[in-house]
Amino acid sequence: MKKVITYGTYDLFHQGHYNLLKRAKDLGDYLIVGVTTDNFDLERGKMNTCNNVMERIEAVKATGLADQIVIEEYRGQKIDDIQKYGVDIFAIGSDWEGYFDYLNEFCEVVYLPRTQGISSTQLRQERPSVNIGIIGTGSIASRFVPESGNVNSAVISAAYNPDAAKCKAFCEKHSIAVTARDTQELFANCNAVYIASPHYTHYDYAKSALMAGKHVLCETPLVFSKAQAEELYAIAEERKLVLMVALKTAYCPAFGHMFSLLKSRVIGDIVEVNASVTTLTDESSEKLDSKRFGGSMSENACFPLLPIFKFLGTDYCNINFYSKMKNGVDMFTKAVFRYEHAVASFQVGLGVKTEGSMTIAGTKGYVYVPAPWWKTDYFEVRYEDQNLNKKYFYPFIDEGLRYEIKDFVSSILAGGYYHDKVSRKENLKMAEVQEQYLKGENVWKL
Ligand code: C2G
Repeated sequence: MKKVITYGTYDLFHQGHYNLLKRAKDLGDYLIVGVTTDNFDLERGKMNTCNNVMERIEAVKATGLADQIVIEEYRGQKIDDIQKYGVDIFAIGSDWEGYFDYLNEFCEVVYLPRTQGISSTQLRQERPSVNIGIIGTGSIASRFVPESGNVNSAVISAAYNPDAAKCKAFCEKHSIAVTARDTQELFANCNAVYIASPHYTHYDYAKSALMAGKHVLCETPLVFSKAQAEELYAIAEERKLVLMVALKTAYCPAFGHMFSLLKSRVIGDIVEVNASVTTLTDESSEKLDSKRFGGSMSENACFPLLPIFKFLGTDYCNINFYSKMKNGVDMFTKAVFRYEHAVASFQVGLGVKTEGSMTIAGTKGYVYVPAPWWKTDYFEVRYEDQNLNKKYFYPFIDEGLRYEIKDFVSSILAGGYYHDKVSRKENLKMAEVQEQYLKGENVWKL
């Protein structure tokens, strides 16, 4: 019996996939089809898939051509499968011509003709898209646009900046169709808004965008008072709009998995979280402007607040802040949270540098995430017995903004306003912490 194996993602299963499977089947007597897992696709840079692994397997099954379906989870698995299943022929489409020649050592490699004029990419492009208007055209927005190009269904349709010349230059550079003269024009040309303007403008822009019926993705911190955050959520919920914060760490694959691991108690009860985010900044930077909510707390605190709230909850007993001040802003702040059964702390700085790592200590072991932990692609779970230590690696491609953009777009297309990577409760608490700090409650100046 001649065994043939072929692999694919088979997203939005189409005639090209069917033809390929048929041609592969005709090469022998028994066809094995490898379908990639969602994680494996993410790892090899495919984050556009519309169907999950179960749906893709079902589509392959429905052709009736596969005698056996296996899932492809890791690089190098093809060799293992060929040996394990005693495969005679490895078949794949001609778009891979030459790439799999190294498998000749293990079985015959056949490149089959690809069906012209149809592809998953093309089908994905035909699906409804989310038109995003950008408010604020500074450095983060410049990174956002190329990242959005990796997210299926995300189209940057317009941009607005009160500085018209800067806005024009930004739109030209990124080939954005509409250079909006005001927010009304921006809203008329999008169904979702990304707010990347200075912190102190977030509330007004977010409110007017929601009132205009637009979904909102807002840079952190969302706002500086709990009442304002509550008001924005109330509008979003009433109008069934997505209101999401662009806290990129929350959406990246490694952080998501660390969350599930810790919730499944791999280090026992969590007793301490400590995280640092410091970025030495020029003193003339707007980030240090005391009149515009500048300073280390407003710039960086949301990052460490995320793991603290995720792993210890939002019900802390108290917080004390210790700040090194200059020109009316904090160049460095250390915050210490007391919980009933745990303690947390963070260091943020724009004028002081620390190691940018995170440790989460538990009763059975601890997690160590090296700097820069907020762009996590790797962490370790460590124990007293070092033989039990485990290292975890994940993709974190380029700027890592594509993960939050993907979640934003998927939430909108799913028709719901609900998403929980940073929950409403956590966002309200972040605003409350910022508010408490600005009021000077429990703030000790060094
Ligand atoms: N295909 C085809 N004609 C098309 C589109 C796709 O013949 N118009 C073939 C591809 O060449 C491939 C198979 O269908 O052999 C599955 O394609 P994808 O789902 O795009 O999967 P791919 O990313 O090519 O994954 O490691 C290799 C991968 O597992 C193959």
